[in-house]
Amino acid sequence: MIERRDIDKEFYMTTTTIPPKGPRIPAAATAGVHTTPAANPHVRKWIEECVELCKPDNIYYCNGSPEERQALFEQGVSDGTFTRLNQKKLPGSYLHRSNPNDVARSEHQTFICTPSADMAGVTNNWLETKAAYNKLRPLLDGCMRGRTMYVIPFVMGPIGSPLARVGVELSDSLYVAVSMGIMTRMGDVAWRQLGDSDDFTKCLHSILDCNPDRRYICHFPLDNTIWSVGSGYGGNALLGKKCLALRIASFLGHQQGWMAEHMLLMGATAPGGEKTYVAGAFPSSCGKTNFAMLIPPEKYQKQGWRITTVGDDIVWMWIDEKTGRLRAINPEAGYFGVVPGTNERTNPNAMAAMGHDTIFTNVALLPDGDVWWEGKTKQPPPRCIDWMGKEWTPASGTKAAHPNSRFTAPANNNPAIDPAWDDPAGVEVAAIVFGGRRSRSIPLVYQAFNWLHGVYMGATLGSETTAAATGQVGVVRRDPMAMLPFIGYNVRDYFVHWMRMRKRMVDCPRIFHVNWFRKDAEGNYLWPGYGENMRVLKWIIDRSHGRAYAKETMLGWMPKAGDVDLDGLNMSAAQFEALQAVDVDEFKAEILSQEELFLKLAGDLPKEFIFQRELLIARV
Ligand code: OXD
Ligand code: MN
Repeated sequence: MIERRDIDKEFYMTTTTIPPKGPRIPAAATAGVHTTPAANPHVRKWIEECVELCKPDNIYYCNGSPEERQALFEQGVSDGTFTRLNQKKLPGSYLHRSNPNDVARSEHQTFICTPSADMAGVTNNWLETKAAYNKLRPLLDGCMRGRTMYVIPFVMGPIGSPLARVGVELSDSLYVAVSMGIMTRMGDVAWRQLGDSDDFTKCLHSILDCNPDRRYICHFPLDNTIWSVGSGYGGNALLGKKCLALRIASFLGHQQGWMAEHMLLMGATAPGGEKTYVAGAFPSSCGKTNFAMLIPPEKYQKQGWRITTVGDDIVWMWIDEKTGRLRAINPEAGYFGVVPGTNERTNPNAMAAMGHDTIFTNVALLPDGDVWWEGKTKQPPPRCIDWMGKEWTPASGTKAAHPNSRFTAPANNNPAIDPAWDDPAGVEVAAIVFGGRRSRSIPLVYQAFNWLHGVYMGATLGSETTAAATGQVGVVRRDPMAMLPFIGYNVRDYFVHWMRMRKRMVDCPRIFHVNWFRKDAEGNYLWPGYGENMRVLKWIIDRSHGRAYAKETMLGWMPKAGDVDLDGLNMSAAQFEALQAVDVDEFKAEILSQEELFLKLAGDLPKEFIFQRELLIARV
């Protein structure tokens, strides 16, 4: 139990992600905990090479046990990586403050490293393989002197799944070691899954001195290798997530005939018990976690509707040999969700998920050891310590929590976790939903005419940028399939891969487009969003089973006011029609702006897209 005294002391403490210099022996607390080096000869050899390069003072092999996690937290509290939170309110939970220069994914410093630029394509930063190794090797040389190298074996995907993949991350960050323990199936289980095989992703990470000028996230898909230096931020440093489960996995999926996508995966159980799984691709910070954890309005709950979460960020999908249909797993084991705006009303399941055993990153700290962020409560606290460790009051005129502050929580914490979330056989996907954050022009919901049209719809997805990546916020960016920063190979081949997948399916998921964020001229949202999205989801589910009505429009199949349940919403049919309206001139401008990516692709644009675009222009 934490004492008041400790909280007050920690209340004034700031932390840094740079591992301390000077000898850093694995904490006394971790001594005596199982530290067997990897038995696999391929892993051993690679670790030896990395040790020779990075020259750590200590090596600590993570085993993934609860005792180890506790010991690592204790060590993190003693060296300043973590602040222990109020253990009565948030049992097992800790606060981490990152370096203020290191709060989001660094897309401009993220590279696909291949022999030719064409393998990376126009949407990626490219470095020639050898040039990339040569650039990073001097930075890694001796970078772990005076530090501990954590050896973090992990599995992406349910153990025993045909798609499950093993990775081993070597990192000098304690925060990374503990976070990987939440976000993946981490520890001895990975050695067992790997056996004697050499098929594992080699992930090397050092935070160096956390200098943005020495920050590189390099992927070597042909070597199944990731080198990341200079950042401790989740998307840059937890290498199982965006780097392995999206960039490397999308490359492997293209080679091997499966798909790695930036999608949530949810189960919807209808009153009679019918279960439908829906996957959804939304760019970062567009409410993916909220949609994946949706709580249906009371009326729907009374009828017997229930929504369950398989995953909130990434899916791996393959074609089932027996049925010829698309199946999916969530490769992750935890959530790394944005917290600002999250509260009991907007996402009670996320609030419950972060109620214990959670790492909060860059949120504000209250005097009693609880946490706070903008949107958690209507009234801000009279005082707190902000995400940078400074005294804050509502008069400060700054944000108390960083806009991209996060919670890292085990998937099991979610009260609405789907019973099949850990099933190696995965679940069958009935619908794929694409969505962006668009304040104008784009209707609430419509359905693609067919798979090919749906692929075109996904390829032209646009969204207003948010704080999840560094760069300008609020401009429309084309984000094909919400994968722009995550496609690990040439986007041209990625589009072709999507189209080819259809040829191998007996039946395919239906494809939809949604926009929860449309606003009126005064800037008010036209749709209430959150739990009310259930009404749109129900139409999507019914359409996927060939039931609900729709009218043919120039964009695709659309519900009329009577086709989506508005009962209890205080929304007139006319207001709904306004949400669904398409202004021809505005849409012409939209088509022009969709050209942005296509122009870059120029002669490489798949011919199917040229036809789709011509058809769309003809309809408009
Ligand atoms: C994420 C992101 O963290 O997409 O999931 O940035
Ligand atoms: Mn994401």
